[in-house]
Amino acid sequence: MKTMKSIPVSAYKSSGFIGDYQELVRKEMIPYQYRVMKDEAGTEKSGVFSNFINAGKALRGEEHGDFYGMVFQDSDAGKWLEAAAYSLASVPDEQLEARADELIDLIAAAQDKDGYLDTRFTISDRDRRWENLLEAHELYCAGHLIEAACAYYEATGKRKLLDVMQRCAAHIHRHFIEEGRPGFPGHPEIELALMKLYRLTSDKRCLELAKHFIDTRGQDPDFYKKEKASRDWTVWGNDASNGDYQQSSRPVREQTEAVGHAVRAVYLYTGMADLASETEDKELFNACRRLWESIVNRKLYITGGIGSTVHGEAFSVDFDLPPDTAYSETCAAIGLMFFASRMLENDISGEYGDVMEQAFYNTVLAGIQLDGQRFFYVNPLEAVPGVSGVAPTHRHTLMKRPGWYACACCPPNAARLISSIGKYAYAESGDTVYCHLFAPGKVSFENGSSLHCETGYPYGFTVTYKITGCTTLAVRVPHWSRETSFFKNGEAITPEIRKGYAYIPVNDGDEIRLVIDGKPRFVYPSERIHSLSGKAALCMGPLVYCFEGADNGDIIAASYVDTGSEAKPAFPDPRLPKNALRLAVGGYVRAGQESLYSTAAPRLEPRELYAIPYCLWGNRAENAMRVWMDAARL
Ligand code: FUB
Ligand code: ZN
Repeated sequence: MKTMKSIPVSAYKSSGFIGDYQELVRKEMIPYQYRVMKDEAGTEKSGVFSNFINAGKALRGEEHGDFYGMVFQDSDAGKWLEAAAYSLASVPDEQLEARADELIDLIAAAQDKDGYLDTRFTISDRDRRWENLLEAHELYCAGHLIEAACAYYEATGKRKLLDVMQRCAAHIHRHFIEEGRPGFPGHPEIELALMKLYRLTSDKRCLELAKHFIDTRGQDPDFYKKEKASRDWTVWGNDASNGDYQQSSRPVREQTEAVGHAVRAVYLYTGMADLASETEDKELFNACRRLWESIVNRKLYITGGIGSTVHGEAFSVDFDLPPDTAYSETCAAIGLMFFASRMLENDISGEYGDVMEQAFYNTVLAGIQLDGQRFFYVNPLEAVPGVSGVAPTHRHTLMKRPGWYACACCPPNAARLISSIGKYAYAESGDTVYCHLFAPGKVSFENGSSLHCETGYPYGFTVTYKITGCTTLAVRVPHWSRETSFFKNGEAITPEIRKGYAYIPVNDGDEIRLVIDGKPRFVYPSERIHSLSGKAALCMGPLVYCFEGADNGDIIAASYVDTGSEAKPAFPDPRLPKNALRLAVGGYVRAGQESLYSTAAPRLEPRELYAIPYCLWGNRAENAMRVWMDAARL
């Protein structure tokens, strides 16, 4: 059952920490990514604009260039437009709107007469449309453009892209449902997009199609083998018999373990949870719940990252969470936030917001350089100079963020997530307003109420709300806060706490204050995580900290943290944002081991160690980094 409604992006005006990141997206990331897509930024070629131009020419029978890039290159346009739309919804900007309109015109001109839209198979190989659902990503690209269309219509009231994508969705509906062609997306995405389109337009075909793709998946576990046998071409030669890779080994309602490609998995689960809440489908929700537990109890990095192996960009077996070879794709953490947000719509429970903020403040933000123009795709929890990015086992774990990628799924994904964070933070149900994330700024709700949130979070742990127009304020109480105090108009109160939310009755003009215990703490891994035996991580509030060469010199791998010592604020580093809190903690360094192996016991020398938030690593130097430190209590 849909328990609550998220606010529209335009209803949140950010300030503070979130405001700074939204400004970075607006002023740096969106303009930069626009130049990249036009091949004007001097980075890795993108070809996004030229693909749409060439597809339009191909349809008009004009001479045209070749398709460039990944088979899913069109999806970058969808994500960028979505980010642009959210940004416009918060801050009008004529130049950005003109740029978005320019891209939308090209997209519209690249749509075939029957509604089909995908530049890869329009520029050439039109006879191969829909032949390779396993690899060709046509439904994935359509999904991203549908999401963009919904966001752009909501932000600007302009229908052009929405009309285009409604025609495209009708085409897909005709193909898979009216004409009964078999199959489901190799890369889930369109399911969640169709749910958005359904909610915006009330077109029942979108709901039917989303349900069809969700329920068809895995019914015939050999579908992709048959599909592959029926064509004489491939994109990458993907193994059609590995159903787990795209979560199609069994029907989704029977799935119990999060398996395969991590982004595919969480996009699918998001669509499932969306459908479950919309149609009050308890069985489907129960499947989502099992998959959620599989992730958060056995397959989740402390940084909120998922997908621990480079092989297939995938989930590994339970408790296999190596720090140095982690894949932990930025998109996968974003997808996990999507999944958590849709679970919340089925079941109001603090654990979903806890995971949203874990993924957001750590992996998602680590994906972005402070200048907004370089990005991590892979987010390891340990970087080893000379090994990371170099050794055959570590080629994927880069030490510094590149300006772009041949496969550029993550940078525009981060842009759209950050610019729309308000809808993950706030929701309403009747006269109750929900605060899932501590996002400073002003919010107006459809029920007529409004709220002003002030906080220095994630570095400060007092959160003040000024409220008018609602009867109950429901605030998530983070699971890591050992003690949380509540005040109403300065008086201490003891609100009812249910499933991780404090429910506080309020009257117009009330001021509610939460004081969360965000003191630095050491966190220890389960003994079942073999690669983390004997380690500890330093955390403060929602932030995971890491130890970097820039603060500590070349001793990270030889250091112990003393978990009996208390972490204290250290002098700030001007190279980091001014509010970023560095921590100092007691520790030891092993010394005196020159040879490869030796019988001489190392000397232990006391040393103060410095840590910074993981999301900021790699901004000052190409250096060693560790989240999980050898732990000692001497
Ligand atoms: O396949 C499209 C995107 O490219 C995936 O979501 C990412 O993991 C990357 O492989
Ligand atoms: Zn990605």
